[in-house]
Amino acid sequence: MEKVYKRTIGIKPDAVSGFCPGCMHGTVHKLIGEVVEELGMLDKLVRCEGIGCCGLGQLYVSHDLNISAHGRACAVATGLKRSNPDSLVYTYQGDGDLASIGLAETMSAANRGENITVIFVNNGIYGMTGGQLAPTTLIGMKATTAPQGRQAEEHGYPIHMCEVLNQLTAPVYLERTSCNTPANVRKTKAAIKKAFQNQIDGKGFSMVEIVTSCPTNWGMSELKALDFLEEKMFAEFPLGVVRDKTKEE
Ligand SMILES: Cc1ncc(C[n+]2csc(CCOP(=O)(O)OP(=O)(O)O)c2C)c(N)n1
Ligand code: SF4
Repeated sequence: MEKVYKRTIGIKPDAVSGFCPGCMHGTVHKLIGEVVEELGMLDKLVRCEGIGCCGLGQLYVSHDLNISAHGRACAVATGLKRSNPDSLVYTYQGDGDLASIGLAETMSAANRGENITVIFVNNGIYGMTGGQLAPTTLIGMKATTAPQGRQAEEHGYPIHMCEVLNQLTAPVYLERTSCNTPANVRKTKAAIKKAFQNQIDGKGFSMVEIVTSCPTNWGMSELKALDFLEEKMFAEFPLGVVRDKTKEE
């Protein structure tokens, strides 16, 4: 019988996901493995992972990796890529990691146009540490540090990282996707592939922001979290290409 699906070798063969039911971190890891396997670059792939549930990939991926101090993945990726230009370097970061404590590193790497690929998983909350307010938490959305819900006067507004980085000159490719439907999973895979291809072609800084759910810390069932994602998160974080300089060439 013809084999129509096989597990990517980018994920350890004996890995069993410890992510919560309904979490999309697992899907994104699978996509990264598939994409880089298809590009024939798994032996060159180096992961710089953030701290949080986004950092649990260390248990599952079969390629080289380091665990960067919270927020510093883009700075570490810069050093790794510059010292070994033939490697394929990516960061894997949550919203707390990339857009809060790591905001300066993210902005600086993007502004320098570092030739790296950034995978930004935006679930609107601090996942691993139990649901504290993140820079991307929606107005009115509850967090353990905002039990009445986020208030603009007290906590500021949600940060839109693709649009923030779009103010800079250097970034090459910025796209926001999700993994809530099979069609969106396919679009996310294509976006991740493009972001890695840009690096292989030496084009510079690419980021894919993947808007995902965290049913555990949102306090919702997996299905309710999907509804919330579609109705509330996509309204604040619209999906689509924010910048693609490769189209201007
Ligand atoms: C310097 C430092 N500050 C704080 C922490 C505690 N900490 C660990 S994970 C985390 C938040 C992770 O949230 P996010 O980046 O959104 O990733 P997720 O867990 O949602 O994937 C925090 C604050 C830490 N490990 N190091
Ligand atoms: S706490 Fe949230 S981000 Fe972490 S594994 Fe569970 S669902 Fe995913």
